[in-house]
Amino acid sequence: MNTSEALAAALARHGIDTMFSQCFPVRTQHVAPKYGIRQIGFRTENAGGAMADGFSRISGRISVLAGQSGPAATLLVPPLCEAIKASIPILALVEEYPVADADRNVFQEFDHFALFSSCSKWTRRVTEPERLDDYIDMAIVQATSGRPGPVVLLLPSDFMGEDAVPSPHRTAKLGHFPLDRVVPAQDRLADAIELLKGAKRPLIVAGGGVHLSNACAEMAALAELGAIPVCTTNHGKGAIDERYALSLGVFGNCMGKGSKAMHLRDYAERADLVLLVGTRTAANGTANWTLFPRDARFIHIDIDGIEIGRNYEALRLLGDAKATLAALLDGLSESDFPDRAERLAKVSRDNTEAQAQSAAVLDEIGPGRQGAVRPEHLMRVLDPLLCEHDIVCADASYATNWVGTFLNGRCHGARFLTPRGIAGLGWGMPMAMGAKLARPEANVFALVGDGGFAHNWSELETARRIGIPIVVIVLNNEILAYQQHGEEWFMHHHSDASDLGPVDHAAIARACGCFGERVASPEEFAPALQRALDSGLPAVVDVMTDPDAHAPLSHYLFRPEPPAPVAGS
Ligand SMILES: Cc1ncc(C[n+]2csc(CCOP(=O)(O)OP(=O)(O)O)c2C)c(N)n1
Ligand SMILES: [Mg+2]
Repeated sequence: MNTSEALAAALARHGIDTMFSQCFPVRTQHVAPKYGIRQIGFRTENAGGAMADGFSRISGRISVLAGQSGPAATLLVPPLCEAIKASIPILALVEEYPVADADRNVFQEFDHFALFSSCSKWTRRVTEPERLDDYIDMAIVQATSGRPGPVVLLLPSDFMGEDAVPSPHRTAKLGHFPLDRVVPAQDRLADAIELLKGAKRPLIVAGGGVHLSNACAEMAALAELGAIPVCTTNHGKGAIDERYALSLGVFGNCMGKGSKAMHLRDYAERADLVLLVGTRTAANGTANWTLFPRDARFIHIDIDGIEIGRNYEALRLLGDAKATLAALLDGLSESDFPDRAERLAKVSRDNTEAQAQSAAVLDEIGPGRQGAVRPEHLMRVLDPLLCEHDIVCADASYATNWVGTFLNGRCHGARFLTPRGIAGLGWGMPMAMGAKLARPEANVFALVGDGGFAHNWSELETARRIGIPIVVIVLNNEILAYQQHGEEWFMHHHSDASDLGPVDHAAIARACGCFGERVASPEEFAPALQRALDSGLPAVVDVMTDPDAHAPLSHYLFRPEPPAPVAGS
């Protein structure tokens, strides 16, 4: 056995059965099927990385992403940037030039340590066959323990042909996450319990860490126990059943016109205790840090100590969300919350009212017209079709907000994937492909703008070739709306760089052997969506949407004055 095969054996030991790769590491790929590992041959490394990300988010296992050195390695950087910010464990394998030729300007030589320094938790080059298993295990532990994230192993091509040296003492299976479920110290938990018992207007804020820790059931149980309302960030969306009385919806930068959350903002602004769970309290999730009152008390559960207190000084509960919430539940099980019934009644009432106000706005907006379908209408058609375990992915841009605001998760732990680590355009569709591979029995939808979709059209061919039947809904408004609307709103002017030419995305899909249908008027959407689902193929429904449709972003509630003219102009 050579080291290439030993690598496949080690990955299989950790439960890895899927590898996102375009042929590399080449000798490993040749033997991978013998170890039960399937290769997902993407068109671009960039998209392959987003597939690996979606796969990891849904499977709860580390995903493996591989590429060649130099140009291929550079294309791995964007998805690893997303993964490091969103805390997604990915093992990236880069097959390098021969180490014997390092520093001679060998073909495609590049300083990979420098390249990955911003987006990898841990990067190492493996050169000794007897250390291969050590490095695989260390890499996986680095990725799946503590705050999860991407890691990189550099594998020189001469090393990959050497004789393997088996490591009989490496037998552990470490490929799932969170690897270790640590809990905070007892005294901190006791303090948190006292704060929760004494709070008059408590609020839970659920971030993406609640999903990553698989802590949704515990979080919902805590909410239920104390009748504590829950809002989520974009990444945390679905952590609590969104049709539930205590679910306030996605809070942050998307509490604008038509949103239910707009009418429930008081629950954040008047909270006396905020329990932050698995959130990095980023700008979008906190409406630029304006949501919560400074004099509220904060408790913050997070696996990464640096996120606790970053923006809100808090009682520090450093630990795994699921285990920590379970410990809090344990400590609170005997408590009665005297305000519980009253709080539940109030939040139910307010929630119902807010829902009705949101529905009234959507009724007023209507479904749109020929050639200008409203995205809100698409969400109204899609929402009732969703089953508990279905997955909706959205690209960056408005797509995230249409999904975040107008779709409802139907269980504690419903999944909505958005690339909000760094919000890169184009990643929604390949992320959906990874999600579908991880949960083939679910319907997986991707909502993407026409600008973002153009980054990754080519992966339709991958989806067809490999057999990944996702349904892509394209918001074809022929502009980069988020950009253009933003320029207009704040500067009262936009440049022509955000105007796009007409593209027939359905024809692109058909050219790749996928299902493709153009929708030009509102009533055509529901039947087209059904035909897309029934086709059993990767499908594109290309909807001509209204270029004037503004997503429910909070900043559209107040328009600033036009900038003052420059003196002398
Ligand atoms: C890779 C990348 N490039 C640029 C941006 C900046 N950006 C954010 S939204 C947006 C417009 C996207 O347009 P489109 O995908 O058509 O969606 P729409 O807003 O029209 O619904 C741009 C350019 C980004 N987030 N990521
Ligand atoms: Mg667009």
